[in-house]
Amino acid sequence: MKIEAVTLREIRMPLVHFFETSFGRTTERRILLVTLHTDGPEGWGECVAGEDPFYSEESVDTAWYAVEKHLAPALLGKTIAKGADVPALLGRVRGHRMAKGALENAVWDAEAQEQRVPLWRLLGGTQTEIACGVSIGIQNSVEQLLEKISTELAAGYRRIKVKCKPGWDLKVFERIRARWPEILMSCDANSAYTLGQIEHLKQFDRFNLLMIEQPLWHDDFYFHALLQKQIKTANCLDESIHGRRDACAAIELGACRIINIKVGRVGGFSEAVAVHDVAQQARIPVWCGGMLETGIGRSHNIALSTLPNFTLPGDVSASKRYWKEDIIEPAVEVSPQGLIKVSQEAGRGFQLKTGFIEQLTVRKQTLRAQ
Ligand code: NPQ
Ligand code: MG
Repeated sequence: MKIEAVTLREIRMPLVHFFETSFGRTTERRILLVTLHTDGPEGWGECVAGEDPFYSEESVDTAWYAVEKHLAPALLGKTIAKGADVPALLGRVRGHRMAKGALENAVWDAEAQEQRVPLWRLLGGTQTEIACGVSIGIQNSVEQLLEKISTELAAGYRRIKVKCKPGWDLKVFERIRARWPEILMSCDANSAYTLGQIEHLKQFDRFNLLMIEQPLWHDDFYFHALLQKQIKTANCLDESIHGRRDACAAIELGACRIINIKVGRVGGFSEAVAVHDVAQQARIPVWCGGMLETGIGRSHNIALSTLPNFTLPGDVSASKRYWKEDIIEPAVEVSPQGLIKVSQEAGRGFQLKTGFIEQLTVRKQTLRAQ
């Protein structure tokens, strides 16, 4: 396909409910979408960078800059056979993985349509339904959290993950386990602790957690390895895995027993598949993380989750948990069994509501081949 133009656009979408982590509370998302105009089908990608550089160093504004000034120019006017060829073209730019991922995934999105195959098949997926979990933010009270968990369990979700931080951890787990002793439950600290708090972290072992996600520094494997040796609960790395080599190093060090894969965090589908593959070889299960995506990113997460080593329920859940109205149709729905059935249609398997996307757009810029 020939890349004739790239459109960057920022949309604003209020969340149905605020989402709070150890790094802060979000009530409305600003989301950068990219559209690839080719001589064939149009490809769409979603950049998962946040409004502020709190989850990672990237933000909507740094991603916009990287795409406009460096990444789109590296693709414009080129003929690209497939998504897998994109990383080499963007490799001169260091970092900016979420920005790169949006563009690379848009090429895969177009490629799947062009080849008339489902995107998940193109990625090497084998599972036709995926297991869903939910990530529940820090609430104003424990009662509110219990209420939310009860709603999600009733909806069929197969794993409950609760965000935690000092002051919102042991007491909260105590209350959840008193009511639901058996459910599959994990926690995510988003780097809220230090190794100095190891005695406190050891107490997490009492709650039969499936895993504890990124308890220590966002850029660390070494101290996570020291921690993993001293706790029974499986450690899962999220923030600190930026690609295949990080996964190899973390596994070799014993820093984690589980890996969360987010396609944007590792720079696109090619690297996400590479992380999946090295984890599979090392018998480390993986699951698909979430970044409060709209339907575009959500559909791409569903496609990725069909790869064989995605054996734990992911943070890929129904559109309606986040949005009053999603930008794709149909909206992503989860069955009462907590499963998403994968589409057999060519491409991402969901149509775009282009009129609605236009209405939500607050900023737009089209870059063309010179
Ligand atoms: C995680 N997500 O697994 C992330 C963190 C996260 C669903 O738990 C704006 C942009 C707000 C990115 C909030 C879930 C965000 C964000 C949370 C990422 O660690
Ligand atoms: Mg996480």
